[in-house]
Amino acid sequence: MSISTRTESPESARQPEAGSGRPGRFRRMLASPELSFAMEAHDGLSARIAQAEGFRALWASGLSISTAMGLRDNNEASWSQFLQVVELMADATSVPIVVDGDSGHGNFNSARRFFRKAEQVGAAAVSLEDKIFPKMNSFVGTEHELAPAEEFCAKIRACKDSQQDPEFCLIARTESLIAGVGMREAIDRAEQYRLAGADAIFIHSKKQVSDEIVEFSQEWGERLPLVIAPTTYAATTPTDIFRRCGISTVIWANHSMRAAFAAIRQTCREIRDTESVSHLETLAPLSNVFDLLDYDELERAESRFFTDHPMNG
Ligand code: SPV
Ligand code: MG
Repeated sequence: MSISTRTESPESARQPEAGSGRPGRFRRMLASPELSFAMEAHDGLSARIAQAEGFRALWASGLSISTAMGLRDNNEASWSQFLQVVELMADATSVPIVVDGDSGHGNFNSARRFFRKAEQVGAAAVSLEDKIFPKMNSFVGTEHELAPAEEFCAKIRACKDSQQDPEFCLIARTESLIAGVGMREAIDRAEQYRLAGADAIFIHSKKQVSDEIVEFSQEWGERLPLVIAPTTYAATTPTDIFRRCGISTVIWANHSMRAAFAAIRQTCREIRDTESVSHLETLAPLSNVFDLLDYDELERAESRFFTDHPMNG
């Protein structure tokens, strides 16, 4: 006699199709000739909003997540604190998440533990940058010490060796242009990182115009997909230039955090100055909040699990 009334399909039938998970989808996005976009998010809410607005990938930004914690983008947050936020973002969404892994939070061993854990909490890829630990945000100050290229290659090899899903991606980010060591060094390092096993190269620039990015992409060609974060040069560069350069993925790296920063500050000031909330025009209605977080699902779930629920009557 069967003691179960459940009609589940066998375990094998419930396995997702190979490559249909977030890492596989992100890998295909990287390889696609279409320009793709990853929107910054720094918590479950900003992740949900970005997905609801149609972004097909998210960037778990070190700067934005640190800022949302009230901390500086200087590895002040521990890596486990950081990945707790990434896990909330993953739970709240289904699109691929690219995790900002900074410089790997220490040596090759810290980097591979971080990398492995990022995969376990649901990320699709990790970006690692070739700076020393602790790293400083690329737009703060002028001193940006690069790690020796060979040491960074060892980190790449250690991380790639530790992943479970073969589709999980490592994006090697060179800060050569941020550190001011020149285009030749940037290309040389990117080539070494490719040979060490990176799946894509993230070339970063702090200029107000995109000429370094254009030059790098022309010299680089199609050796590996290129990722950029046009934080400083987006205002002067039509996105089509990135298409013409063959860039794979544009990361809008900190724009939700900065939008929230400005809106929260403005709202606090208005309420402080007027001792009133009646005139605030930019607030989201609570109904929007409840819709996005799918409060209705609770009622539907109750009706599924309680046979005497009024909805079943
Ligand atoms: C981040 O978002 O933390 C980045 C990208 O590393 S940027 O701040 O543009 O350097
Ligand atoms: Mg960062």
